[in-house]
Amino acid sequence: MAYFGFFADPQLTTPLTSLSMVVNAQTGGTKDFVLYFGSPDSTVKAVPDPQGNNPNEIQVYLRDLITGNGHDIGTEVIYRLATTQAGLDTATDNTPLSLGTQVLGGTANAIEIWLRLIENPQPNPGNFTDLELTTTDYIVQGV
Ligand SMILES: [Ca+2]
Repeated sequence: MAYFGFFADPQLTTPLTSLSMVVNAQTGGTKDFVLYFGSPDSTVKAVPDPQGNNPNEIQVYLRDLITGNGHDIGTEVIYRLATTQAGLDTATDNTPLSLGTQVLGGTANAIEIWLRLIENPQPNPGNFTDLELTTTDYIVQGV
């Protein structure tokens, strides 16, 4: 079954179902995470879904599943995305990362994705599961 998704390794052998993003406790802080997007199947490609939420390109972004509760983007945490760690320094806060108009399958085409979380001080630190790294809608086609 051909699929695309986030992986923990550039060989695309370990799919990510969750990403533990521990930044710091009460004092806040900044931490970078790296992961990979792609498909181990080199006979397919991902293209934007013409009926989807962004028909022009595939984007990666952080989504808050419960605004006003848990962790909120823009108030408690700021995120940045880039394809290199150095790129995080100049990436725009809370802005999707474009992967272009197609992503080719195969491990050679895996896209390295860097995520930086900048966390404000937390008076009541805890574990939150309301933030989700996701993509705009895409479909998988043969190449
Ligand atoms: Ca939230």
